[in-house]
This record gives sequence, C-alpha cells and structure tokens, in this order.
Amino acid sequence: MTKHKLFWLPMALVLAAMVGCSGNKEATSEQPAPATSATAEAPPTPIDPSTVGEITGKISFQGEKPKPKPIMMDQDPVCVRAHQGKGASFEDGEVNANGTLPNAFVYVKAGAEKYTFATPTEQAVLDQKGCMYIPHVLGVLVGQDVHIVSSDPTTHNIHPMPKDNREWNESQAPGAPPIDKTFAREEIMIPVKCNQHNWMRAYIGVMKNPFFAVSGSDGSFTIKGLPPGDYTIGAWTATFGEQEQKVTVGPKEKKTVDFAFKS
Ligand SMILES: [Cu+2]
Repeated sequence: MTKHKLFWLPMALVLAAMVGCSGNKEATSEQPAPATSATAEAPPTPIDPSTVGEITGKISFQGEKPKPKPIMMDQDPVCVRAHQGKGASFEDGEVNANGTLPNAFVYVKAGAEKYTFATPTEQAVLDQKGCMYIPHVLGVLVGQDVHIVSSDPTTHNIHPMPKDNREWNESQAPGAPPIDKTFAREEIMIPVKCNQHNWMRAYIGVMKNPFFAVSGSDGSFTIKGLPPGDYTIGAWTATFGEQEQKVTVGPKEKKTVDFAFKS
C-alpha cells in the first residue's frame, strides 16, 4: 500500500499543476492554434483503464416518418452517373427503417473538462463519393488531422462554415492530392458544404474529449472508455434539434441513455 501511495504522490502533483494551469489553457484556446501546438499542451491525464465504463443508447424518432427527399444532381452528369438507377436522397431528416435516427452526434458535453487528451495521430477521413460526403457526420479532436479525399471524377470545393474556427474553402479536382486541415477550437457542429454542388453537406464535431459517437443505421451508439463520473450527454441532430441528459457512470458501469426526437 505504502509503495502504491508513493507512486501516486508525484502523479497527484502533476495533476494539481495541470488544474492550476487550466486558466491559461482557456486563454490560449482563444487563438487559432497551429497544428503543432498539440506538442506544447499539458500531458494527457492518466485514466485507469480498469475503472472505465461505457454509455450505449438508441436515438428514436417519434411520429410519422418523413419521406426521403430526393437530390436532383442534374447539373453534374458525373454525380448523376454515380447514382444511376437508384438516385440519392438527403441524409438530413432521414429516419432509419426501424424508426430510429442515423447521424446523431452523441457526445460528452460536460463532465470531462478535468481531463486532457493527446491529439490523435490517426487521421479522420472525409471522402467525397457520388457527390456526397462520407461520412455525413464526423467527430474529431481539436488539432486532429482531417484528411479530405475525393473518389469522384469531378471537381469539388470543400467549404466548412464554422462559427468559432477559421473559415476556408478549397477546390479539389479529380486526382488532386488530399487536403489536410485541423480545427483549433471546440465546435458543435461545423457545417461543410461544396461550392460546386449545393446539395452536399457534412457536419464536423470538434471536441476536446474523445467521448463521442455517431448513431448508425440502427440508431444505436456506444461511447467507450469513460472514467467514472457525472456527465451531461448531448445528442445533436441536423434537423430535429439537440437534446441533453445527465448521467452518472460508476466504475466499470455500462449505462443506457436513450434519446427520442420528434419532427
Ligand atoms: Cu462537390
């Protein structure tokens, strides 16, 4: 036991120092930080993996299921050809066959502020395929590389429209190299449009913690690796608004948090 305590003492001091610095951290986040700033940040807070829990749930939709809205891609034959025979429909407002919602961004909105996380080295890929963004909803961490590629033989123009980050737009011709970008500030959500094809839409959630998930074609989501604690869980949708719920996750506990939206 004594040995154990001695080991944790320096760790506690590090944690205390980090808490003491949190006032400064807020100030630096006001500046759009360069991608390399991650290395200068406080080291990640240790999280004991043997105590973490998880949250799972379903995003249901109550009421009459809206009809899919078809997308008219006539202005670009390349896009039309990509959906030959099937057509394409808008993902915003889409309801799954089982009466649930896909593309809800479910995230820890409050409760994880005391933790710092390393910027992931893996890229978050945003593809343009059939003149649609894939995925439609994407979560990344502040400073994480968003790797934008195109699978289409037509020119796209990627245009994120943030409120708290820097706005930009860049064209990507067929065969052009990928575009790599980072977002310096937390923001839920950044809409992304294409200046060439006005129906194209994606949403990027920029997070300070890695506790987020996007509901799938069965409406379910899972947020793993949560340290025990009290959290506010947000569920964002493009069409039906945002909801939140409070939840307490105990050590190793698996909690269920369901959300229900209406039109
Ligand atoms: Cu486009």
